[in-house]
Amino acid sequence: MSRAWLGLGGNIGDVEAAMASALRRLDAEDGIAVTAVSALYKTPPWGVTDQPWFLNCCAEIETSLSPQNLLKACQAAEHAGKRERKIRWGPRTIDIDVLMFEGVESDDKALTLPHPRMHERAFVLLPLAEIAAGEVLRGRLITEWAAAIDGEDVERLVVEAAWWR
Ligand code: GSY
Repeated sequence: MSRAWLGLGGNIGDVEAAMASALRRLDAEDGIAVTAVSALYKTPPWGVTDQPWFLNCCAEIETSLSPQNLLKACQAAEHAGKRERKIRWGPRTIDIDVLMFEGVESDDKALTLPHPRMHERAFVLLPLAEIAAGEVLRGRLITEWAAAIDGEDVERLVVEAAWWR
């Protein structure tokens, strides 16, 4: 079994429900167990900024799947959540990124690991720091990346620990 970390986000419709449903679906898959989920964060849009704010969270999983098969499972969970994404970096119902996969570095175009831009994004680092505090990315602890990023506009929402179950 390997540990891996996912980033989830969306800004169309009931995103909390879509993320909860995607996490439950992943947890029910053979070869995937969701072992920790961060709180929800309300975050300003990155990329195309003229769009609604996002809800984001991160999850830790344990998996016997390969990174590629984990990506496929995440894509299936996105489609089950009726993902709509018409514009690159534009609004979407739900997006699930594989951020890190224990022991794996890859520059495969379809799945670069660790995610090549995660260290620049407050909407990833702040939730991830809750559940991957001891993990190292590019020579720095996730908590150090999170402390160094401008997350002034990011709001951590008060939710129950088991909000997604
Ligand atoms: O890959 C992430 C999708 N996305 C997001 C997001 O999840 N959160 C925020 N705040 N901005 C974003 N821009 C894109 S693209």
